[in-house]
Formats: sequence, C-alpha cells, structure tokens
Amino acid sequence: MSDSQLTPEQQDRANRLEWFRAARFGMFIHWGLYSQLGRHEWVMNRERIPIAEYEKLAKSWKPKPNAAREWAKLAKKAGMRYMVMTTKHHEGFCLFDSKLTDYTAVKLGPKRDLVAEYVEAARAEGLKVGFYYSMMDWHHPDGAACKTDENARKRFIDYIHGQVRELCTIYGPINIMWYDVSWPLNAIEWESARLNAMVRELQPGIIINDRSQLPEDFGTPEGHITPEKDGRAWESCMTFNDSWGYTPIDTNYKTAWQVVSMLRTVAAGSGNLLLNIGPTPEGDVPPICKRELLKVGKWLDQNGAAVYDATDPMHQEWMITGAFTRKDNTVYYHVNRWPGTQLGIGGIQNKVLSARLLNGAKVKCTQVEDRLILKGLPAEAPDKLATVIAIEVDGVPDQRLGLGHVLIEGDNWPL
Ligand code: H79
Repeated sequence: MSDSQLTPEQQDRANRLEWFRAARFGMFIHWGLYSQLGRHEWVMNRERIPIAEYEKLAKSWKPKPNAAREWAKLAKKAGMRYMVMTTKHHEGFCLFDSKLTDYTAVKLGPKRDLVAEYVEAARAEGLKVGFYYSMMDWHHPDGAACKTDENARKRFIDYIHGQVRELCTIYGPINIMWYDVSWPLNAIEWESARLNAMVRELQPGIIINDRSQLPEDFGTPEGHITPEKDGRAWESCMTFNDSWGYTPIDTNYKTAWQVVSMLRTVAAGSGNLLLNIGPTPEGDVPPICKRELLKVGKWLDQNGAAVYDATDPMHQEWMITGAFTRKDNTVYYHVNRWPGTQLGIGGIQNKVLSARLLNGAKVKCTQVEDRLILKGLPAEAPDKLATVIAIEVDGVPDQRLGLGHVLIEGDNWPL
C-alpha cells in the first residue's frame, strides 16, 4: 500500500514510528532489587522468596548516583539510538516516584528517583527514551487476586493505570511504552484499550508495544529474531548472557561478532535489536558487555550504511561466508567468515555492475550465469566482525538457488 492509500489512523502510526524504524539498535536495561541477588530477575518467583523477606532488598539497595549516565554514553558509543529501562519489573519495586505505593526507590534504599536519572541521562546523549513496565506484579496484594475477585481487579486496575499515568506525566516526553507480562488478566479485564488511549492522550508521539494484549504499534519477539508480517514494525529483545537482570554466575556472553550478526539479521527484516544489559546493583555495566559493545560501535562507525538504512526486502539464500542487507539496487554482503582472496556467491539473478569493499577498494569480479566470484581480495579478513562488500546490481536484487546442481550433463538429479 502506498502512503497515499493509508487511513488517517495508519498514517499517524507510520509517522510516530518513523524514528523507530530508522533507529535499528537500542539498549535494554534490567535493573531492580533482583540485581543485588545476582540470580536472574525471576529469582523471587523461582526461589519462592516470601514478600516480607524480599522487601528487605528495598532497604539495602544503594546504587551509585547517576549510574545511567555511563549506560547512556556507552549506548551512544555502541551505535544505539534509544534506551528502554525497567521502571518496575515483576517484583513490583518502582524505580520511579510513584505516589501510589511506598515500595519505591524514592522512599526506600536508593532515596532517589532512578527513572528521572535515567531519562536525563538518555536525553543528554540524544537517545530516545523508553519505559519498560511490568503489568504483572508479585508484590501488590491484588496482583493475583484480581483474576477471581472483581473488587481486587478494580483496585489493581486503578493501581496499574495510575502508575502508567504517573510515568506518562512526571518525566516529560517519553518515546516508548514497553509493557511486559500481562498475567493474569486479558485485554478486556486490563481495560487495555482505555489504558492505551490515556497513554496516547498524555504522550501524543509515543509508540506502544504489543504486550498489553493489544497489537498497538510494534511486535516484540523475545529471544529470537523473527520479522512481523505485512510490514508491521518489530523489535527483537535479546539478552547479552542468559538472563536480563545482573547474574554474575552466568558467563555465557554473546560476542561482538554475534551482535553484529544479529544487527545484520534485524536490518534484513526491517526490524530493530533491543540488546539488554543487566547493570550491577551499584549500576556498573558488566565489563564484558562494555568491551563487546564498544567493538560493535566501532564496527557500526565503519559499516553503519549496511545496517541502519539497508532494510529493503530481498530474497536470499543461506551461505556460510555471510549474508545480505539491501538498499535499492545495492546489496551489502556481510562476510563474517572470510574465505581468503576469492569469494564465491551463487544464485544472484541480476547482472552485477560493480563491487567494492564498503570501506575500501573496488573488487574485481567475474559472473558466469548465476555464479559470482569476487577476486583479488585480502588474504586475511579486513574486519573479523564482518567485512562488508557493497555490490551494485542491475534491477531489483534477488538471490535464488535450487537444490539441484547439474554436475554431469544428462544427470537427472531431482530439481
Ligand atoms: O523482563 C524480561 C523477562 O523477565 C520477561 N520479559 C523479558 C523482557 C519475561 N517474563 N516472563 N517471560 C519473559 C516469559 C516467561 C519465562 C519463564 Fe522463566 C520460563 C518463566 C519461567 C520459566 C525464564 C526462565 C524466566 C524464569 C525462568
């Protein structure tokens, strides 16, 4: 559908999503009382820690002032363009200045509005600001009773809607409302349509995710990279290690090489990557995350053209040496396993007009039917994270390979 055929409602959505579709890369931050225990943000539930015992963590939490400034600076250097922070996770503890509960960072241990610090830090780096807010609440007395007791539901709806109102009122313009787990109610019981109408009234430009059980503006595949259908906006949220909250016993960190590969994959599907860090209780970024993110940032400084703006759809095939992103009639082949001086790519259906290293020299190539060979390349990978080769072709880029490959004339191998 061309822009001129959009309904006013679709046009509004397209307008407010414009920055998001171009952003590509954001930082997710999970920070809460669980960070002190260091055993995943679900620790309260997984270890059956009683509320009264867990509450003690609210008194002992003493994060350093303005930790968020370091996160925002790192996000900027990593090539990220927005941030989303937990304002309240399932544990129920509010990092913001809620007047609807005493269980907040302002009233207890930190004695500060951690969300205010975060918002200021993100804005100072020119990053868009997102609020993660868990609808499920393990601390609120009506958090489970709301399912079976109508009075409890009404109280809980007042609380949750009231807190979302606070988030949309206290901190100035907010760019993303990122709801999470909506157990145990459904969209009708949550009164999600009314909730989101309120959010849009208070924050006219905001985009809202799909986790209040209404589709709203964008999809949120979690832990995998799967594009939404029909051109709908989407964002994959991924962990750096295997949990979202700070978990020092978990040492399985993704490398810059993997992050660059994820960025290529989301770009090819016209989506975003929201990559999580779990700061320490003090607010420090785990050193491995910092190290790898800085590598990613350097790579994006050099190769951003192949990621931020190269989101045109293209049919492509699996290759061991790399994969494509595309912008108009230029394809970017991200070579993350460098084969040496010669690189073969099968199945390109277009005539190749030119090829060059994105950051360097022209590359010679020969093309015989659907076999393209790039020649005279450096023996060693110019960039071990991924070396991008920009290939300009005639027409709309397309790569197709059948399973069959006629090796011997007359061979009747199927396909
Ligand atoms: O905030 C992060 C997760 O805590 C939250 N969403 C992301 C962004 C999330 N809550 N629930 N889920 C995701 C899905 C439920 C996963 C579960 Fe499990 C599997 C709950 C129990 C088993 C993962 C593993 C969480 C605890 C153990």
